[in-house]
Amino acid sequence: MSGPVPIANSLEDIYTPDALSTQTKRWNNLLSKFESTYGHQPEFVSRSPGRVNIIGEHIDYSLYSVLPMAITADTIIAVSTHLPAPKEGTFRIQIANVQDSKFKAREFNIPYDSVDIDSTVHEWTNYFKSGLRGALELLRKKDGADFKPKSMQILMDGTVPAGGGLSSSAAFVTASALAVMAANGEQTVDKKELTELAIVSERAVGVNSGGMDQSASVFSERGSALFVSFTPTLLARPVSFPPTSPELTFLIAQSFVTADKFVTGPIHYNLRVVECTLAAAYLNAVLNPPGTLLPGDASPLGISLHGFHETYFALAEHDNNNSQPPKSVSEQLEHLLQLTQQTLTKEQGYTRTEIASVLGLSSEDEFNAKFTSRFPVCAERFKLRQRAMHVFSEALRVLKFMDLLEKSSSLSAATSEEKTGDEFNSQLGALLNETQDSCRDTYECSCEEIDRICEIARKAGSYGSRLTGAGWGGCSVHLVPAGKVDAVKEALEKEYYSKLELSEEQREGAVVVSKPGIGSVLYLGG
Ligand code: NG1
Ligand code: MG
Repeated sequence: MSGPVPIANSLEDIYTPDALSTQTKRWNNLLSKFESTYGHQPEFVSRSPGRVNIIGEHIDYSLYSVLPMAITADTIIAVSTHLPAPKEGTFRIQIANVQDSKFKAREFNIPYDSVDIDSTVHEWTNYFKSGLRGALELLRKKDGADFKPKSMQILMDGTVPAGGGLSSSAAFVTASALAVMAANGEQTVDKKELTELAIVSERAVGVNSGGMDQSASVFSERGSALFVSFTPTLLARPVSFPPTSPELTFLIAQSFVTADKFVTGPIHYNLRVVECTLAAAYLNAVLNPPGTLLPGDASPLGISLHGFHETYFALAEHDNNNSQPPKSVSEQLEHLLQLTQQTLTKEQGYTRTEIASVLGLSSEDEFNAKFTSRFPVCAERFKLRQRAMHVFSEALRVLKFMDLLEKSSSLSAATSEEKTGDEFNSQLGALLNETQDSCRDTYECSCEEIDRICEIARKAGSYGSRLTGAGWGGCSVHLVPAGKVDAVKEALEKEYYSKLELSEEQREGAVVVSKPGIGSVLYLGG
């Protein structure tokens, strides 16, 4: 399901009927504001959505498969290239935001061959620049070294809340990269190329991210969730939920706890990436034959738990004394959970010195150079056991979830009966609840507010409730029977939102029912 990013000719190609009137107003506002800012109309608009992750949390950067879906909220970027080039060897970017009181307009002169991004400052245009940098690298590969980037005038509008766990960053970076490609004459942009460049370039903003968000933002198709796998190569395939009775809806509830990875990376997100990488290296050193090197891969630090997983079983199968039949991937994961419990026994975590000695590193400096130099992390101890347990068990839950969906499509007549449907939905929901428990207790990426939201929603009729995205605040996702959506909303309002001081707008957007939407598109105008 790769192929080019679709070209949309009307907003009906992008939004579902219920969203059309609001979106039409918003797009008209973007276009007229563009004209009043720059004195002429834009040539095209690029668009990429946010996402909600259904299951598979914090395992993309260990290269295990995940199941997100795109939502309606998105980033739209209007572009014109009618801007004279500045001095020889440079091009010019003028960039503004519809929310101009929060995000100030900027101008840059950029040398042809290098986009400078200062990831130590928190600056909204860094996300544009990271998409720009990735797109220019790709264009240079295609067009040769004397490629001259076009100057651009840009106006952007984003409706994915920042720091809300719905991936505003990936929406912005992928829409930016797409805009740069189109501005430089490439209207046929391969989805896989766009996603891969966005994954790598978003890391320039200061986060060691995995590839789920960019994949969901680019590849999603209306009406389907997206099964994304990262090895041996990036693959995304639409997955539909069977029609069940009671009908299932995805409810997204904000916690209004802002978790900004840029600020808290050293103790939260980036630290988890380091811990998972260390767990892979440690398990490899103890469980594989001495001297075994893990294969370099596309994970942020180049080796991953998935790489350890594959290496371990490949070696076991080649072992002549091994008369066991090959295990299925689920059996392998069960086995890895046992091995982790036996091998990584220290609940309180491992110090740098302890890990360095098992890995055969001569000093703490060597350890730091290898694992913590890309982005700073703050920790005395690294909780390898808990992080590996979460990753292997979550990878297994994704497989179980997919199994249920696949089995149910062959049973579709039976599941439309009330009782079977309810049982099926409960099984899906139970997996989501297990994910939340694991995120809260083992991966430690939830927070009290999200835990409370999940409890309230379950009590009011949700089959399964959990945090979605990076966590430590942000958003939660709930599988709710259509008939209980109002009850869940009311319970959340009464027991959670009424206790916060929220603006009218926040209150309205606090809980939304989201249908799976389409991914990136280029809009060339009607
Ligand atoms: P959000 O919540 O969008 O920041 C992050 C990562 C994902 C994934 C999830 C946790 C980025 C851009 N995205 O998502 O790759 O690891 O957390 O599953 O950092
Ligand atoms: Mg993000």
